[in-house]
Amino acid sequence: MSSSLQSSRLPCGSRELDLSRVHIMGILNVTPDSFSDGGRFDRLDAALAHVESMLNAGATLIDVGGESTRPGAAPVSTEEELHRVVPMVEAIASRFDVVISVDTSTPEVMTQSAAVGAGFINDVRSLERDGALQAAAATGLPVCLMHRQGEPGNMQDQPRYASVVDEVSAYLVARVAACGLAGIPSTQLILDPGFGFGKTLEHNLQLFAQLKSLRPVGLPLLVGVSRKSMIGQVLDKPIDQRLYGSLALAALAVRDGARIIRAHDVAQTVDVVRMVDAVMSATSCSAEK
Ligand code: PT1
Repeated sequence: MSSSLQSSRLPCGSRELDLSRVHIMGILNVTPDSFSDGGRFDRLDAALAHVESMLNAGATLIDVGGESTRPGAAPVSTEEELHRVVPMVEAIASRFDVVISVDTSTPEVMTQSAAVGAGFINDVRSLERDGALQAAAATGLPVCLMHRQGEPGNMQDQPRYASVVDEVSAYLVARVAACGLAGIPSTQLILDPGFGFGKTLEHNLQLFAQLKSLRPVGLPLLVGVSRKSMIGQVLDKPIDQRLYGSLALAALAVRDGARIIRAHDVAQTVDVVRMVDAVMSATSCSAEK
């Protein structure tokens, strides 16, 4: 929010994000099997048209992903991921003024994407793969660290926690420390509880209800819930009918301090976020905590 006292400028390569505002990260899947758009944006021209429409709708980051991480998704080879992601990043960077995020856990993809204009690394495995800490550090780009339990292929089998909130916080704190040792300062880190990644509906709801308690870690939060099964489970609705559920969660996430919302439906999410932001700016003028 505009009243935030935390440092608000996040350098992202040749661009920067002002984290005193809430940002919408538009999703660009470049996977043939992606979870909600069926890989429609596999082709370059269709993908670029989609990027343009997300930018016109108010997205300030575009998250390019070549590996589906939805529950049950199969792994992808490094070669295939490079082939899907790097030309797309390059094409977007040469045409649009936007921060390009790469949704990857693969060190080579981080390195090569940064070289062609990516400005942000979004790793659902929190730089745990061999070489990922070093590769991310060498790019100098900000990184989103996300909690997950298991791997996409098996993560929904039997998720178990003593306390999901405590375990997610402890994990993220440990990854922030690992980044520090690798030369990635905490000022370059964004944290994400990882909704749907090895979590039952109850885990997801508990985590969401206590989003604020992840903030004492002191770092900005990214929330990705768009069209996810937690919404489907509550509403008993298929993926193409989860817009209003997604928007409700986006509103709550922003109220509870999220700075980046990862979303498919950018125009609708931007309206919701702007509205919540307006109310929060008004209250925080008189009641700054
Ligand atoms: C996310 C995220 C992501 N989600 C970040 N990156 C996905 N930082 C990809 C379901 O339950 O939340 N944060 N990159 C997509 N992954 C999923 C997971 C999609 C679960 C769907 C579900 O339906």
